[in-house]
Amino acid sequence: MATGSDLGILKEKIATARSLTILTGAGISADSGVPTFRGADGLWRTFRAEDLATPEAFERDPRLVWEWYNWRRELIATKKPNPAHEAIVELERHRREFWLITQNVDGLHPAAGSKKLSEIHGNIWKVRCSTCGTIEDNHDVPIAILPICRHCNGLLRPHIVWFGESLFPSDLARCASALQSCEVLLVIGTSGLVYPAAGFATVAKEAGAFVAEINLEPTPQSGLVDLSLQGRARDIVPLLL
Ligand code: BV8
Ligand code: ZN
Repeated sequence: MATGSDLGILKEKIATARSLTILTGAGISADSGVPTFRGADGLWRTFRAEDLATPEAFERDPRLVWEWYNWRRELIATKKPNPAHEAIVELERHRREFWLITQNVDGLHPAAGSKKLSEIHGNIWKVRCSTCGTIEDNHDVPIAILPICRHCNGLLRPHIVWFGESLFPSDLARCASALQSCEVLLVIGTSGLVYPAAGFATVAKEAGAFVAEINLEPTPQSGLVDLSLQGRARDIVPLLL
């Protein structure tokens, strides 16, 4: 459980920090009803990542991969940002040096109003042409399978970073700068298993930041962080304002 004194310490650290970086994962969107990946009801319990979230899977069976993304689009389209997403927007508003790094592809942070953010694994509401690389917004639910690029007739794919693919260099550079310069790093609702994001707490800690995590349960990073608050993101994050 998050104790009152730990909350007080973190609130004070955030209030006095010149620069704040936040890293979020699926746990923050779980409070909006979006399934996580690795929990008891996680998406990977039903589907094998290597069957669906890899470039090889898309090459082998693009229809199957698009059907999975269509199912997720239908689900996510009904969800709204929760008080934790909204509190993060407030934290951004009151600080000049702020950056939000999210692993989530559901678009709930920008929907809440976050502006200074990197969606490092992409966004389920964007498509990218596998031939010419054009990236476009696409909010169709469901999207017509198989979607075709209107510029070159190439096959469109979700604008998502799959396993075995590199993150975009511009995102990595922006994240490195936010992690190395922040006074406080807040890590919310991530299992800390998927790299490179799983290494971000270490980067910030080694650069001298105060690192805190908010999660329902201990994570591989719990031993490294300065403060670990156990509980739901939607209950704890608004208390930090
Ligand atoms: C790359 C997109 C260079 C699909 C996703 C062996 C060792 C080390 C690394 C590797 C290795 N083998 C391969 C790798 C590299 C690989 C990797 O890390 N694999 C891991 C699994 C071992 N990484 C990559 O391939 C990355 N690219 O490294 O490039 C490279 C290139 C080639 C070869 C090597 C290196 C690309 C990663 C792409 C990730 N894309 N999927 C899609 O979304 O459509 S991953 C997927 O996991 C999601 O995107 C998700 O965002 C991400 C992270 O998961 P979490 O957000 O943490 O979610 P999870 O369910 O796990 O946890 C939820 C947490 O919330 C839990 O802790 C729970 O307790 C908590 N929680 C729940 N409810 C709440 C809560 N907390 C608070 N409040 C609540 N209410
Ligand atoms: Zn194209």
